[in-house]
Amino acid sequence: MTEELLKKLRAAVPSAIILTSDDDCTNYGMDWTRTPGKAGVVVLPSSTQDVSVVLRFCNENKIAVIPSGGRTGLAGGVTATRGELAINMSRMNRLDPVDLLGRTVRVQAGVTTQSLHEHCERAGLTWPIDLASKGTSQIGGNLATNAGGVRVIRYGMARRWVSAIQAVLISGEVIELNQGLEKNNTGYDLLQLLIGSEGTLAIITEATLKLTVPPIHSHVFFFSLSHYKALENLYEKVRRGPFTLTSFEFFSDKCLQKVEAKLQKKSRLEKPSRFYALIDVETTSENAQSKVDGWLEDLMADEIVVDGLIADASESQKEVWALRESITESLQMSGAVRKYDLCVPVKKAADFLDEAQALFEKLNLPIELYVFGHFGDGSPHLNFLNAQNLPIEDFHREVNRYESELYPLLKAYSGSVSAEHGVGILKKNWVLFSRTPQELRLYKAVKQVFDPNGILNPGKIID
Ligand code: 2HG
Ligand code: ZN
Repeated sequence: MTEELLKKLRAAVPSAIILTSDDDCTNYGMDWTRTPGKAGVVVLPSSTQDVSVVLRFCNENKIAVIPSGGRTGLAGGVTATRGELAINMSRMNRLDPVDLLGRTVRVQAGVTTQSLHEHCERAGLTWPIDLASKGTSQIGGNLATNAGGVRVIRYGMARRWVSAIQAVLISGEVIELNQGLEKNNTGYDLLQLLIGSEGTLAIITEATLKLTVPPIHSHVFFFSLSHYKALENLYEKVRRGPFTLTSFEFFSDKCLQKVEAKLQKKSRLEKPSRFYALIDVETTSENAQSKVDGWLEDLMADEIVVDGLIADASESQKEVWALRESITESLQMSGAVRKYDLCVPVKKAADFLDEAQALFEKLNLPIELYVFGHFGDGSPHLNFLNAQNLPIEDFHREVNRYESELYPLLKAYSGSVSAEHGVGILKKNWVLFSRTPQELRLYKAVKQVFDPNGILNPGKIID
């Protein structure tokens, strides 16, 4: 941006903070994947009014804008590839009092997921979307990407838990969608259109979120298992268990080793194996415990799992959950990572994972594969590490060799190339694996209506 435009921008939004240092522009120009990007300038608005003025200014001057929150995304969804202006919502972090009767809360987009959880917990309620990145991720980003997380089996994705959105269009116009109503069958649902649109249509500034009651008694089971089919068998058993299922997560032994090294702590399972399942369930009645015990005895007799432990106390539950939630961070510590966020029909997940593993072994590549994720949603994460420190181009070439066989396999399983992380720039070339040409045509038409100059998060999802 020219000095003259910058001066005009400062004058137009005196209450915004404007950053221009190299460090800030780099820091705000990238997400957790560190896909190279750098913003031209970073603006931290203090209000919806500021956002409106900035967007109108950008539209009039044809300056491209990147919406930015906690930047914990994993698809390059907020990467500034062309020196765009990054508008970061962190200062807009107001939390209104919880509406106990309506079970909702109104918040600004820059509130972190964790501070929202803590706020609602004090009122005896919860926003049930739970993510490993909750300490940093922000509500605006959670909605813009329709975040998933570790409780999708029970509560679905972020879009189920919203009853109103305030957003700003690129023209600067502020729109209010759905007024917090529980029922509103009056035409197209623009609120739902904005959710998952990755900031390409408008910038979300506030939302009214739906809340629910937290679990009464929760039990966490942690099992070791020797193969993917055993995970599937275990899932069948869990589905018939005397409880309500909240999470069914899994990870490989290689993931556990990385996490143990990072946390400097060993898992308490006596008999390790190739895979681990972390299962979180809820019971409501006092006499549920004996039924759960009976179910566990039955499970052990069936020899589906190699070993197991049960965590009922909150501290030990957190300890087990830390093993799962620290995976992304511990892999990140080992240098370059390539990520695949896939979804297949859950009844085919074990077969798919067996084939994906066999493919990896057949190709015998000088890279390492780490498998983990949301087995209960049919949604594994495959991460590749550059364990042999190959020159970075060689690492990418090796991963690409795997990818070129993985994606056709995924297609044969009717899978998705992005289960929950979105498209951003990293999955853009593969959208047609999971969407039809007709859908893409409509995407482009919608984008044209919202952003005729193509300057709002340009190059994300579609070109
Ligand atoms: C998770 O499930 C996140 O922990 C991150 O979606 C997945 O790092 C990843 O690939
Ligand atoms: Zn995930």
